[in-house]
Amino acid sequence: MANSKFEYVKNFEQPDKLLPNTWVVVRIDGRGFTKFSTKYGFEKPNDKRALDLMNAAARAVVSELPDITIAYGVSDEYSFVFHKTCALFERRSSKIVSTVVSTFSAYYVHYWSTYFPETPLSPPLPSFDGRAVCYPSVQNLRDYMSWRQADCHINNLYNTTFWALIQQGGIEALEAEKMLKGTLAADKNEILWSKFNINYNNESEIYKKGSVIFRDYELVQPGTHNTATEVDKQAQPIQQSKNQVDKERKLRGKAQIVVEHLDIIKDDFWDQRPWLLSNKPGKGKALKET
Ligand SMILES: Nc1nc2c(ncn2[C@@H]2O[C@H](COP(=O)(O)OP(=O)(O)OP(=O)(O)O)[C@@H](O)[C@H]2O)c(=O)[nH]1
Ligand SMILES: [Mg+2]
Repeated sequence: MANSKFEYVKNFEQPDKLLPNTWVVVRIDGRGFTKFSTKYGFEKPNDKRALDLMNAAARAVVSELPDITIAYGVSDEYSFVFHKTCALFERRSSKIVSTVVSTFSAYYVHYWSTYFPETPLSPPLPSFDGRAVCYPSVQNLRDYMSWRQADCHINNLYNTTFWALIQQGGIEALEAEKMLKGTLAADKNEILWSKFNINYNNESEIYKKGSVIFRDYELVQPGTHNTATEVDKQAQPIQQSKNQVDKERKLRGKAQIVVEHLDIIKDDFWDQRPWLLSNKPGKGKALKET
């Protein structure tokens, strides 16, 4: 059949393929959350309800997209890591990013009333931007995750001290900012302890470490495997039948998805959970009801 004379417009669609065999990290970030958090009276520096809501929405995203191997969130941002062998959406950046952003935003609105039952949403509604970045090696990926968690620590220590000075010390924001300028972590710890009797170590893990979401299986003894090296050596996806791929995806889909507040910078976290990098379902633990 003859094509319509309009069909030439298809040629305007440009390729936006993500590099093959790389870890795809989609990071979403709340748009204008400085204003949004004021509008809904988020507690400063951390609002547990707001973080739990972010975690609930992110957990739903991980559950709907079994090719996401791990996710990490802090403040109004979340990073979702697609395994390097993931072939979802033809590895097209726009498709992957828009799917994550829209799924996340939809769930954020869906769960809003669970976490903020007293304050219904009104326009402008919460929205998120997103981007995809490819990381070629396990080291690059781990450094990316470490970067986000280190950022979480730096920001949280700063914000905790800043708001203690204001809320408990009765100091003006500008004055607090001046006091903290050029201070090191040890100085902030000292201010918290000497002025407010706050031991930063005793602050909630969710604030200090952020949140990490993954499928939970039996922990593995570190040193018993070489998953990171083996996965890095894999130059292209292992040839698997579509059946096998579907089966594994289904298995991953059944695993319990947990939200934890762990140190993801240290080796132990990864060494104890080889399935995060191998994408092969681990052993044991109760499977989710289907
Ligand atoms: N009070 C409070 N504010 C929060 C909390 N989590 C995130 N925020 C706010 O969200 C902002 C996130 O920072 P950004 O993403 O850099 O700022 P933004 O206003 O969202 O700007 P864009 O992302 O560029 O649109 C913080 O500066 C806070 O104002 C929270 O738990 N409590
Ligand atoms: Mg933001």
